[in-house]
Amino acid sequence: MDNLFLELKNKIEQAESIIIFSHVSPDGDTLGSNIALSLMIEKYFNKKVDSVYVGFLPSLYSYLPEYNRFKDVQTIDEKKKYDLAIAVDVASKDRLISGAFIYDNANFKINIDHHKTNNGYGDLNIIEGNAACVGVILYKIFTEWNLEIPKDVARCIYTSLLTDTGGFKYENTTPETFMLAADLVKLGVSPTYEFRSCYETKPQSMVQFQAYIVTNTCFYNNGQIAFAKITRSDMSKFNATDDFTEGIVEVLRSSKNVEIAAILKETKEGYTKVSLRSKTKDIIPIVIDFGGGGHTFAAGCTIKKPIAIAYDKLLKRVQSELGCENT
Ligand SMILES: [Mn+2]
Repeated sequence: MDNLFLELKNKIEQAESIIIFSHVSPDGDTLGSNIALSLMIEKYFNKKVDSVYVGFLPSLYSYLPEYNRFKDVQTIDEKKKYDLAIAVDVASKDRLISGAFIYDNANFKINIDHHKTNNGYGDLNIIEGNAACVGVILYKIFTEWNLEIPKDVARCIYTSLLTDTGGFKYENTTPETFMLAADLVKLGVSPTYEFRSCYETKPQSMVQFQAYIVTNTCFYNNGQIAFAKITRSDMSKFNATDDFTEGIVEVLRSSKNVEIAAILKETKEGYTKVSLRSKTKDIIPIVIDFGGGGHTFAAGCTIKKPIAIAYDKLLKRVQSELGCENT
């Protein structure tokens, strides 16, 4: 057995108290992986697991089995010392925001991730930069442990896979992706049901909000660059929650000439949260310049500047990366 997978098993066996963290602004991978690992530990190791989110928990994923098990990290006593803390899909420790203290305070810290930019902040790091999602890594782990995967767990892993491959269409979609999808469908997952639950249950106001943002997008340099700005007042006009922006940047990238698309969102603190996507260009160097991270064609950062200033800085940086004129 892979040594890291064996060590993970030993650490779980030895632990009395376990907490699993998802990253801030959670997506289908971090939430699906969290539930999948929690359920497997509870079923086969007979231990109680605290599954936590930090910040805001989007209702979009409420179709996931056992979704109600998620606790806000703020409801957990800060002084509580867990035997084991596990972060799933958390590219860097600052993505745990207020949860980082409880994570650090644990006797042993595990980091399971697939972001190439992950610096290995755990005591045990299982990082597979080529895995399409953390769900893929978990499936390998459960298989190596020789454990049967119940349908609920298969559904969570399927959501990890579905969302992190953008519905089996991003560059991380490989033969392994489809093989895993096939295995999960054999375990009882319905692709139609999961797709509809994930992508076709938006509130009407979310559809209208997204249309408004897309309409007001600016295109630069012959349409190679698309920048959408989302202010707090746009958010309040549509009663938007944080998850309302999900998927907008992919719509911008769908324009024929667009090479790099960005959405810039004003945060409550007055900073600017950026989601960046590209078609063929490696955008990691761009987000690294702003203290961010992520994947080759999908990355992000938070620029600690007001949105108008962040917008200009990022636009200049993107233009220079593409060798475009700053017009
Ligand atoms: Mn992921």
